[in-house]
Formats: sequence, structure tokens, C-alpha cells
Amino acid sequence: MNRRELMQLGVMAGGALAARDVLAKAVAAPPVVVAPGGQRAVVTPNGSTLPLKQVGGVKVGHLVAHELEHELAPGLTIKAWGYNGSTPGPTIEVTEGDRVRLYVTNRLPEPTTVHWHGVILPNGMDGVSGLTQKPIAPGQTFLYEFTFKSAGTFMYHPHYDEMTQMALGMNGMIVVHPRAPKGPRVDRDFALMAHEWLIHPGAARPDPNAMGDFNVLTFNSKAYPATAPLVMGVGERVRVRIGNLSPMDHHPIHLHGVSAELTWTDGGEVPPSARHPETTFLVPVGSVRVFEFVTTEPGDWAMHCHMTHHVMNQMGHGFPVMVGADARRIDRRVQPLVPGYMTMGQDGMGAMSEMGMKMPLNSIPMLGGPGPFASIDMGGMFTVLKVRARPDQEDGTGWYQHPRGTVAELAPAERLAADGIDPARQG
Ligand SMILES: [Cu+2]
Repeated sequence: MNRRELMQLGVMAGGALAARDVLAKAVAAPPVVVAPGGQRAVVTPNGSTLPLKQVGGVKVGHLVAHELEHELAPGLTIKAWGYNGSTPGPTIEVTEGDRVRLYVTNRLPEPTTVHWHGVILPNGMDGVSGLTQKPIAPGQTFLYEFTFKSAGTFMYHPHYDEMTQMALGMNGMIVVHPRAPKGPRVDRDFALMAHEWLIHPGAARPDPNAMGDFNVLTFNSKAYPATAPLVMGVGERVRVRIGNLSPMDHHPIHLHGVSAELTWTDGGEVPPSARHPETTFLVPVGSVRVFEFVTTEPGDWAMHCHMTHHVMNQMGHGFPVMVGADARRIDRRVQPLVPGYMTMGQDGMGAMSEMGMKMPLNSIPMLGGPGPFASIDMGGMFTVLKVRARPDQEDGTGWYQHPRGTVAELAPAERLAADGIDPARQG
């Protein structure tokens, strides 16, 4: 190994640290009816909804684009760009046919615009700097006024210096409820924005030049274990709306414990005749996928991007293959130079978050957080569906209590013998 490779390993080692008690606060408030047909209000886990006031027949809202401090996970706070104090910006929730006046104030150090991604509106309201409007200069407030003619799930983001502004966190969701809803009513409705960031260990500013080496993957700009769980009841119909404004990566979002159907995209509703069951929904960059399912099994069910590097936190990728290697000699020789050094990648890294290694300031453990049985070795774009018999009594911080005999565990010798299984023999 050369010096550079050793340094990379050192960064890997530094990226693992003691699990902290970082259970996210839940969003378990009972669902509220807001829209026609008894449709539920959308919950944006770790986020909020934009306040709109009625002025005459128009709903009026105000987005302020500015720099903000944002905690991606405990221990990792960045200088992000967002709207109204957050990234993603607040979810805009309206009903089909609503007319809106949306004021956009620019407090960034450079111009910006807002594009209403997927919304069909007059061309001059589309927010593309240079093409459909002048850029909004720092200090200016622009007015966008249009009618949401179609129901659906859309997004908003800048169309000026896109690479930088989106990389720094400028994005948000738009939910337009149908005026006359079809199909079964949902009991829970969640909106999540998938995103990815490159944050060099110790740095506070995400690197907008990243093209493929993103090291923090988020739902609503939170990396697990900071992602709030989605709390829901057994037998409930649940809708999850996932947008993806990551700079470069598509995310196959996989659901445990349920079978779901794609019902909408940012282009409109999927006809019922075209729906089919899935457990993984690919959410390409610049799109929204909406899926629905009915829960049948109580438990703590994972929902995560299935790209394995997207459920890691702040890991380095440029290190040699260590699977099968005996690194004890390397560790002994490097430890005097790098205190606490451990070579990674040999025997599974699932316990790294427990190891209590020193790490750079402003960085997070490579892996997830404490679980009810052991540490959870996924981080990043990962959250938990907490399916409960009594969801409204759940604050989201507790773990599922499994009925006796329903957890995989060490096989008893008598059972092995009775079933004729000899662990020393294959097949
Ligand atoms: Cu992913």
C-alpha cells in the first residue's frame, strides 16, 4: 500500500464513531383532513408545509431563498442553501384548481429563480432564467401567479446556476390534491425528497462540483439515523410521494414488509389498468414517484435506497479490497502513526458505529445507529416504516415488540437434530 492508500484508509477509519443516541423525533401526529373527499394532509417527515393565506380567491405564499445552517445528522451540520429556513423548502400543498400568488425573495449572494417542476402553467411562470424570465437578483422579490390546473405531486427548484443551487439543497415538494378524488382514500400521506451531497470530512460547505462521489445520502435532507420514521397503522392505506432532485443519481427505493403499486408520477396519474405490484420504485433524477400500499404486518420495516453505497454515511470509496485480508499486522504498524486506526472492509462493517473511534470534527459515523438487537449497519437514504396496531399512541422512538417466537435466532440443538440438519455438512 502506498501512502495515499493509507491516508484513504485513515479517513475511512476516522469516519466511524460511537453510536450516539440519535433517534429522530417522530411525526406521529394524527392525520388531518384538509382536502376534498376527506383526503389527508400530507406529512413531510423532518419538514414542514408552506403557510398559505387566502386573499380574495387566491392563495398567497412567500418563499425566501437563503443560506442556512442545516443538520444532516447529529454531528454533521452544513452551510446549505434552502427556503424559509430549511432544506428541502416547505411543501406547497394545495387543491386542484387553486390559484396561487407565490412571492420569491432572493437573499442568496447570487441570482436565482424558481421552477415549478411538472406543473402545467403559463410559459412566463415556468421559472427558467433567461428563457422565460429575468433572473431574480439578490435582494429582489419576484411574483409568480398561476392556477394549479392538474392534481399531482410536483417539485420546485431553481433554474439558475442549477448545479450549485441544487447541490446546496434548494428543492421542495408540491402536492396538489384532486378536487374529486378517485380510488380508495388513503389514511397516511407522506412526502420525501431524495438528495445526495458531497461533504468533505470536516468541511461545512457541500461540494457542488461533485459528479459521482457523493458521501451523504438523504431523505428530506436527513441521513439515517436522523430520518424521522413513518408511523402508520396496521391495515391502513398509505401513500408515499418521493421526489428526486439529487444532482446525479437515480434511487431505487425499496420497501420491506409491503407490496405497493405506482399510482402517480410528476406527469400524472397511472391508469389503474397499468398498475402492477412492486417492492422497489426507481426514482430517476428529476422525477416523482408516488406509490400506495396497505399494511398487513406490524413491525419496524426498513425503507431505503437499494444502492448499497447510498445507505452509507460519509464513506471513502477509493480504498483497496480488504475482504479476506489479515490486517492485524497493518493495524499494528499504522496505529502508532494514526491513533485508533483500524483497517476497514474485512469482516463486515456493521459494528463500526459502536466502536468509539475518533473522527474529524463535523462528520458522522459511516454507518447507521443503535437498533433493538444490535447496531443497524445502514445509514444515509434509509428510514423506518413503524407499522403499529395503535399508531396514534406511538411517538416513533420505540422499537416494535415482537411476539415470542417470531424473531430469527440461534437454532436450538434439539431442533437441528429433529430436522436432521448438521451445520458441519453442506446441503
Ligand atoms: Cu440511491
